[in-house]
Amino acid sequence: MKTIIEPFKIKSVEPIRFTTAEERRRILHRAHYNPFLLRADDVMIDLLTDSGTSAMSAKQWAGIMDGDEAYAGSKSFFRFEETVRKLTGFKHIIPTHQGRAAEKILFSIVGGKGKFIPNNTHFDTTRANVEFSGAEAVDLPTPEGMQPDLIADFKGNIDLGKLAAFIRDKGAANIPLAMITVTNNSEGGQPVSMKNIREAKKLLARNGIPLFLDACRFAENAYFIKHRERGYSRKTVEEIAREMFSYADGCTMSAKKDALVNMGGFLAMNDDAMALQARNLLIVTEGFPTYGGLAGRDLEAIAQGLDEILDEHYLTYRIRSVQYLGEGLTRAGVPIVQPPGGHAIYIDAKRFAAHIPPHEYPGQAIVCELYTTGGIRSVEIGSVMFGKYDPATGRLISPPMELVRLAIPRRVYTQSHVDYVVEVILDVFARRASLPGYAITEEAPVLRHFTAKFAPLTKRTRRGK
Ligand code: P71
Repeated sequence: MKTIIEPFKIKSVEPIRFTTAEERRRILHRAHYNPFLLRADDVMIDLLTDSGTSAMSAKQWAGIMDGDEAYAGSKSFFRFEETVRKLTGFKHIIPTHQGRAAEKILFSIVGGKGKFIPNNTHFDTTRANVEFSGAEAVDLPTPEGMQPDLIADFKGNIDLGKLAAFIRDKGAANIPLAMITVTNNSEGGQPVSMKNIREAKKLLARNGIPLFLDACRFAENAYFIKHRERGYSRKTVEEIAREMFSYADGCTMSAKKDALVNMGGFLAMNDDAMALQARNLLIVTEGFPTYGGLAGRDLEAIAQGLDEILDEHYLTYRIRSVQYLGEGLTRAGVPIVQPPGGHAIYIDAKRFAAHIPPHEYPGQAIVCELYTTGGIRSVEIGSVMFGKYDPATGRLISPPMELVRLAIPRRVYTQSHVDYVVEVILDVFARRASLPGYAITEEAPVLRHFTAKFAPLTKRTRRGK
């Protein structure tokens, strides 16, 4: 059969609260045109993030009841440890409350002034934790990863030529480890090939530099390898995931993505001395090593989620439903990052709202209109999130791409929700020339996108600029 169905039945549901466009106009005004300041109850379809927003299975909820809450040596920890070890092969498995807590511990150990951490593309919390330690976070994406409309199989790869030059330039002694983020979130959820991971490992090993994976979306990445890379079509996703981890010396993981839970993460590694330091830090900031920052029940839910994520019926449905949204938009000429990634569709706002210059935030204009038109919450990834002011002139320096991300929570929305999202976006696309630009009226000095306040520009306020 051609139709790919949701490989689950729905046992428990949450109502969606319906609002009118008129209500949403008022709500958005009160939220200062920033979707982070909306109440979730005022949102009809929430595509802000795929992180921590998954629907858990009946077996995961059963695990929640079954969780062992012993302070030390909980049986839930041993189930969690065994599952993660079987998947990753790493010797030391250290639970944390989420991904960034694993990053904080890792870079407190290996970071510091004068050190450099290369990555295909750092996610913003990873970059923040590297920089907080005093080290420098350096992105080494391939040129094809930076072209939104170019179709290629592995746009998430790290640039091996640039990595070799980087090691020569900075010196292996100043690079305590290198990271590869799978899939590459900041570049559109694009996958990294096995060949790229293997060759990066070879190059790093020759220089005595360990490789760590940022493994949040490892299963989606493994699925892409199975379907796009020669030699992998007959392997199971689990075998492919194990091979990916076999080239690494450790990983950080936000279980809020591919472990299908609402909270959790871990840090894993082979090195005994590093693990000892990590556990000592863990006790100070997170908790005792057999629970980290989590309850026993959370560890049960993660172990169960890691089994479920490797189900190929689930992954086929997952990747296909993101593609389905991408196809609905592409067919009508809406510009998006191609090909669709694993967890989200990214609208190319520079082309969608070509009349709005980057300093008037074209992505924010689309985000606001998707909310008022259809109650859909998305997020700007462009000049609002990454714009910096030139200290000399005070002018905004924009990143290369202006994107709007529509991230799909796992197992939460059905095909008709996606059809509705396509309909709303096409309605806004038809009226795109009338979208106003926006000005920021209040902002914080760092990570301004979370709390900034905006106002739409009218003809009068634009002339006044
Ligand atoms: C996403 C998130 C969640 C998020 C975090 C911060 C700002 C906005 C949204 C989190 C990631 C990620 C990668 C590749 C590490 C983390 C941190 N992503 N690496 O995409 O995508 O994990 O949230 O559990 O601390 O919406 P954490």
